[in-house]
Amino acid sequence: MNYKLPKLLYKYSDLEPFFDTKTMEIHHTKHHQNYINNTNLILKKNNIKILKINELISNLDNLLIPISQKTLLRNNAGGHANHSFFWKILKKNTKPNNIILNILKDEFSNFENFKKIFEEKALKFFGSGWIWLVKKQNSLKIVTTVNQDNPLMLLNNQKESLGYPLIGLDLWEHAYYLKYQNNRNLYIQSFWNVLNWDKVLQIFLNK
Ligand code: MN3
Repeated sequence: MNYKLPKLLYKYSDLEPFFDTKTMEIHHTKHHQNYINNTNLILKKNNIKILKINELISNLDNLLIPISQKTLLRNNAGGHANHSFFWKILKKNTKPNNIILNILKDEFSNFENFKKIFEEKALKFFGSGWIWLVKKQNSLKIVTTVNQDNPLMLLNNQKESLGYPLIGLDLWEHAYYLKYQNNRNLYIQSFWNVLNWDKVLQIFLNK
């Protein structure tokens, strides 16, 4: 058994003009595939059995493998988990319903303020990584992770994970450079047009 590239439930062109076709295609078939290939190789080399990807990344600290292998696995399995999640929460033209609006209001005063804090934090984040909205013990938080780390990871003897992801946005340049070049800001703004709020609600209700 190996990890495989998940099929998208939409076409690469379906998120135009916000996320362009070429970027979507390269991001999915090259970048994501590469994380999967590397993960499979590392698991094989270290005789680790395949778990659900979220289970694997939640339990990295328990693996008895050399630290260099663990770092490689963290980066690549993290990349697989993050991108698998990312594709699922993308769809054009959805809106947050009242349930989502109310929970965001509880935490961030109102929807516009939530977007503002998320955008500012994403823009200020230095280098490559991800920004997330996570659910943790019935509260919501905006957090960032470096490289391909995921909020579910428990690393470096952390006692608790950052929380369960409801929203994630890829802040690596490969996610936007073809269309937006150095304008990370425009990319972040465009995200609101392709974020699938129906899926976010579904994840929230199931967690
Ligand atoms: Mn990416």
